[in-house]
Amino acid sequence: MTTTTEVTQERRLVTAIPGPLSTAAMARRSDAVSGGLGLTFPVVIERAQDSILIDIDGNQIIDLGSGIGVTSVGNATSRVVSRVIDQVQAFTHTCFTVAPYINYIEVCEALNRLAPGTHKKKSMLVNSGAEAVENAVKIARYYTKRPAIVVFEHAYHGRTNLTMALNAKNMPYKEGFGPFAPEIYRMPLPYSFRWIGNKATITEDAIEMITHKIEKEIGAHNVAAILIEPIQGEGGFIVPPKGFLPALAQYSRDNGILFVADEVQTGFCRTGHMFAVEAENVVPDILITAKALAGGLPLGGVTGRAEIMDSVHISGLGGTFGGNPVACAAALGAIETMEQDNLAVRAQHVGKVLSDGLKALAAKYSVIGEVRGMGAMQAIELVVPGSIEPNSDATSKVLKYCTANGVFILSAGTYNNVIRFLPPLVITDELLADALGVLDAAFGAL
Ligand code: PLZ
Repeated sequence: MTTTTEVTQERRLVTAIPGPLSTAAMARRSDAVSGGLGLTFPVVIERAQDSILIDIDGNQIIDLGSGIGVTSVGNATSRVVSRVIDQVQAFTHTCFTVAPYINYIEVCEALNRLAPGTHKKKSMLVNSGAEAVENAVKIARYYTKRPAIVVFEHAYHGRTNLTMALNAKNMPYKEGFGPFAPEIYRMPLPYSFRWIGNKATITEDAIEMITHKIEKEIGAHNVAAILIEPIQGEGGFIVPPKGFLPALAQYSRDNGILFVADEVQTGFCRTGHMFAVEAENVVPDILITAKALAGGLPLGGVTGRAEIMDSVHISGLGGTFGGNPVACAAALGAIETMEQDNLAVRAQHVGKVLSDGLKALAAKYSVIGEVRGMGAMQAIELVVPGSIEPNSDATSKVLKYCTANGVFILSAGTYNNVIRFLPPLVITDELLADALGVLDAAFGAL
């Protein structure tokens, strides 16, 4: 680190946002970087700690997105930083399948211990969420000797060819990038806010529709895996109705289908549980992780029943960088932080403060159609007042206002009308209150 000074956990604006230095750097970005990459905040970050980002103009910004749900333990947190420094000085790479090292094994041991279920589990490590999903599908197909993968409306699983096929949303993820991988079947999702059927029987009706479709359109005996995000992330923080995930898991068990939970966004204390499936005591056959696993370094994991993970022939799984020792060191620091600082409990508190604050805003501003979420994974869905018509225009205005005022918040949703909150779980109550005040002003300015 270039400095040892702590970053004060407060918002401080010293220029307009973006400031002059960020604006100049954005011109270089446009000149040098592919135009195919998106840009949420035109602000260049120089330093960060916990929940505060400092840009090159010296503004201190509240981070309510954690770099899309990654820095849950806080940005550049001490246990991660010190382990990374030690590891990078010791060695940086060998390739685990060429010459192994102990911290890869330790991360797998931790994942096996933390993943739901008391059965024997094994893991493998990769570089990203998409690569973890890819490997989960490979393993599920290999183990079951079946081709079909069942996914859901509003799903998001990555940007590789297979994971694009698994995604529900065409623009921007799939448009122009096909042809896509075959044997992917999409099922309805019980999205209660937009459910056109009887909301009182949403769980039973959705399960009935899905199992009917599986049996008539695919044949249950052809399905390798049912792959689902326990709460959909990019899709708009859609929390399925109670009983839905347990019923799907039971149907999977009854039909020799693997139940695969993509906890890339929901995992590692975010929802107030180590993993979101624990809220309803669901035990997945395969658990997919990434994002918050390594406190900001790129790392993904696939954890599953030992007999499933061991079914693949030797060298059928691998990759040059997967489970890089520096990323593994970071993961051990991040997991230690989650467990020793009890971040699942902290996430419940952060979630309560957020949802209380958001519900107060919803009572005040009719453009907020719904507040939903679990733990520190909360969202508001914006509508044309008096209807459920998506309001993406208001969404982008609110986000623009927050950015200009030093609060970074992300959008989401199939209709681009959801504002999602994924703050670092270590965020202070003062920062949350300050950010909610800015959000209030943003809605007031609409
Ligand atoms: N599964 C549930 O949320 C990543 C996407 C950012 P990678 N979500 C953020 C973007 O615009 O590309 C995600 C996810 C779920 C898988 C992934 C994919 O994880 O690490 O981005 O590959």
